[in-house]
Amino acid sequence: MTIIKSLTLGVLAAVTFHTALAADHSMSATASASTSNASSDMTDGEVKKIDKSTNKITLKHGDIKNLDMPGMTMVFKIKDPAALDTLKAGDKVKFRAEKADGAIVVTEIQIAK
Ligand SMILES: [Cu+2]
Repeated sequence: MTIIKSLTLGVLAAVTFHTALAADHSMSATASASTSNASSDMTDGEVKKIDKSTNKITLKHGDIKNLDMPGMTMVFKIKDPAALDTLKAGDKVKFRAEKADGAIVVTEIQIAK
């Protein structure tokens, strides 16, 4: 009787432990899934004009899914003005844009390879 009882407890403990592991695993899976979603949010574009005095960049861009915006050429603010030093008109880029304070801001931009 005592043996059966401790066995049962052992099984319960194992199940609980396993469930905790599974929960942990699904959390990390969710985290990595959202990371890959983020990178697929990058929009293709082409630099048309850079204005370092106002920290603005004109991009001809494809559909921006997170903003529900179709492709067009438009002016963006840029979050990190230092990025403008690495870019020039004609560069093909991948970028992320977000709405902030009523304006659309490029939060991330890189030259497309
Ligand atoms: Cu646009």
